[in-house]
Amino acid sequence: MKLLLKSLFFCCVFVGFLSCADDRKKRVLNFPETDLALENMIPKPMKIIATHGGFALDEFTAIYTSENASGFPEVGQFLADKIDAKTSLDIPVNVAEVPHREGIIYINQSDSLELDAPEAYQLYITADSVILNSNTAEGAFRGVQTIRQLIPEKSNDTLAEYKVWTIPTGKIIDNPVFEYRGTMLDVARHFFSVEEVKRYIDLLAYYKYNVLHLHLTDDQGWRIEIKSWPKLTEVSGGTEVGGGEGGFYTQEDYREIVDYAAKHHITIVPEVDMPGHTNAASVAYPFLNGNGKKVEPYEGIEVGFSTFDTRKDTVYAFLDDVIREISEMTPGPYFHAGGDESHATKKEDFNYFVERVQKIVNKHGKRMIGWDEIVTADIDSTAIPQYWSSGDNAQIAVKKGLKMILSPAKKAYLDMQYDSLSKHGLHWAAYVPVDSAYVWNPESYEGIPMENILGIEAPLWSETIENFDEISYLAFPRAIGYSELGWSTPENRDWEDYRKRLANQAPFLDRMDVTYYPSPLIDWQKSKYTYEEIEKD
Ligand code: TNX
Repeated sequence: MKLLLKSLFFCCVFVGFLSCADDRKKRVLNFPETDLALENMIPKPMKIIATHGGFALDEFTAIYTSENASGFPEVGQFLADKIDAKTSLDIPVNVAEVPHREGIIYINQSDSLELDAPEAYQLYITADSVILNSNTAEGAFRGVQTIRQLIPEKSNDTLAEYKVWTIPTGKIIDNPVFEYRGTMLDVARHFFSVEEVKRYIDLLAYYKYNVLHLHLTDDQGWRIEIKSWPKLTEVSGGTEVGGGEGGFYTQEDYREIVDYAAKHHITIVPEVDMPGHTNAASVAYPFLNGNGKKVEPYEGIEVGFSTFDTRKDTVYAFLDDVIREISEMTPGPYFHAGGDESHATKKEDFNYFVERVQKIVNKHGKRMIGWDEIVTADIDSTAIPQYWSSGDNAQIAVKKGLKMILSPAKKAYLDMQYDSLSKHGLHWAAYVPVDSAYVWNPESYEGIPMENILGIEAPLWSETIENFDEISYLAFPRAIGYSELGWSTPENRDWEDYRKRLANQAPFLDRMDVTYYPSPLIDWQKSKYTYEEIEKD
């Protein structure tokens, strides 16, 4: 009560400066009751305590960040930019003298032990301030996504001539379950431009993803410039599934993607798939080929016919250059060496190859990730198998004490059709409707112990998609659900509750121009599309 009187007193003092402050304060005091715990946050935070009041985000709000802590001012500016995009409010960041300043958003670096995890953050929202604390800029960035999600799409400007966006008050304590929360984009089967990849990153960041794996090479095309082997892109950048014009990233383009991802606290994992899935490389440099056949450009969607010649030293000299050049441009700790579906490689040759490649990857300072087939090779404990299909391989990985990435195709493949009517996608693993994609527990999947799980990743293969709308159709809304599986505790996940929060993502997705699949399982809020409309096209 005392506090209320005090704030009223200050409010009256302000009236002298600002005629509308009185009016505004009245409106602040007239907030409809809020409930932070019922907000549509995805992924669901670890702990939410609602205090039922409101913070008024308006033209008098200012953002302040720890100025000497690395990355914090940038996180503050990122929030200001996103507030501007959503509300058109121009909120100053770290500007000392802001006339008529009222509500304040603080983004603080804090050494508190409670926050002793790289992505942990705490959010305290009161009527006067929003305080976001984290040890790291990364944690602050994740917390900023929560703030973004709490800002309503529409202002409540019915009571006065200027606009207020009400943020519910309370406290949020948050930290992800898994340290690796990724998705993969196959830019080899169909090429996607730098701009398209950036758009994808924008969306992933909003849902607190921290990894984007780029599948850069496959039978149909080679998408990354390697200066020491220029024909890879000169010759094999120009093909893709279905005969389109393909494309590739220059090293400058790739660096631009890596930088853009870093600004969103997302790590890029580059993949060169080998020794299978290498037809495009062998078209450019036929000495690489090990299947004994003449190599021709390939634009179909069969798999398993190509292989490197695993017994030639020149192949490893080539790979040393490729892995070095890519590693030099990649600040993240991982290099993905593929390893899937090498049906044209003899088993002993495959194992020999994987062992030699791991040494090259390690020499260039990276940890090797590979599809689950790599577990049969004598890989060391730093290697990370990505479980996509073989439960037996997953069990071998457990026995070897390896950390795995879970991407079980029948649950986590974004390129699986939703149902038999889906416009795009395949269904060799399963149909994966939105509920099936969400209702499984990575924490207890097929008995794999938690200590063997680094995280989860949802791959988007691109045989059947060739532009951003088609990416959107397959990735959204399922990728939103995977973000929650990677971040939120099993106790905080519930399909009925998630369905409602997902329904309320529609205004954001619409504003971002995302042509998501309007699953009939979800009661989409104010969606641009109806299920029937989509069915008709
Ligand atoms: C299997 S998953 C593949 C890819 C295909 C995908 C299509 C994996 C490691 N290999 O080459 O694009 O199925 O769903």
